[in-house]
Amino acid sequence: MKPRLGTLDELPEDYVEELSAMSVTPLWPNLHALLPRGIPERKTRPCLWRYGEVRPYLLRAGELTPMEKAERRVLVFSNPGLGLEKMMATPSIYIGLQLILPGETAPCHRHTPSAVRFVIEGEGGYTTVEGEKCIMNKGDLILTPAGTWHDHGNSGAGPVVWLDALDLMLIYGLEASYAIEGPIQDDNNMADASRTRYRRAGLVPYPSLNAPRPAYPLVRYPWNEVRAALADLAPAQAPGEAVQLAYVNPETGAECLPTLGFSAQMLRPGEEARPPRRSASSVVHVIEGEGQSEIDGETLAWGESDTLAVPTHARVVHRNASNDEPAYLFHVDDAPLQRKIGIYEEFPDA
Ligand code: GTQ
Repeated sequence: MKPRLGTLDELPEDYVEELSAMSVTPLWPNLHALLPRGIPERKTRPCLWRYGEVRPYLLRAGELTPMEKAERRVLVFSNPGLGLEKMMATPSIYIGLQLILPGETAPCHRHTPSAVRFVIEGEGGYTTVEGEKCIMNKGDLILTPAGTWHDHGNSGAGPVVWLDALDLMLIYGLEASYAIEGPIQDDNNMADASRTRYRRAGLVPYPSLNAPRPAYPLVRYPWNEVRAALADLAPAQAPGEAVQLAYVNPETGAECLPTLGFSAQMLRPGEEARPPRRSASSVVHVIEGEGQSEIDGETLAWGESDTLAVPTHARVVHRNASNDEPAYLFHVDDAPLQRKIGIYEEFPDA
């Protein structure tokens, strides 16, 4: 048997103190904590945020804190295993619920973290991204990639609520997170690219063939189209095969943001989905339907607009509780970043 690694208190006190005075520390007492054998240490806990529970507090924030005092009126989903002050749903994924009331605007800025919005409720909301006005209907995905100007507004009659997903804490952890403020943008008076230049998969504007592909050609992915695409995919997938579509850059086919990945999944009536164990952490948001997820043995029962955290390497089962209606899930994961740095893995053992 290999000997256990030496601990700090096995070392002479003066040795440790003198190292500390030089800002130096021995590796071996922490080596196995930093590089656990076989599977990472996960502090992230499987957990569920119920929309019905949090929503009243978000609306209350609308009364308590005017936009001028909030800039972004957001309640952040903080994984209890990581500590509330960390504002991490998982180590890489920041998730918030943002509220904007009728007539309000959230000022324009751009920042080094990338963000997306996934719309939960309300009519008349919009986000303008680099001059492109994106209407916000329930289930729409809107990208505001790193460095892009964005402001939000609500020209409707009731509250508009969406889920924010950002790589904020990754970028903050790199000590590279900052923002610049700007004036509210004029919009270009055009329908967004999902309704003009990138109307459907497999077609791109002709000049694209002879030019460098734009980094972010499409910033709005309308839910009505994604939902219809899932409905058409469903009969083509055998039982046990996931009915799941990834949101990608229509010019390159690559993930639409550098760090975080997005996909939508239909759970057919009565379906139980058993994805492989994955090295990526994720957040799952319920677009429609009711069911349960088993995450590392913990069963969490969900309904519409609820949100779940899935740790890295977790064993996962998602069940649609209805035998008549499909359920729809929106997934955020950090697989794009993990793939880029060469650590993404899937373990078929599930
Ligand atoms: O809407 O731009 O949840 O800058 C956190 C930071 C939302 C936003 C957040 C942000 C935004």
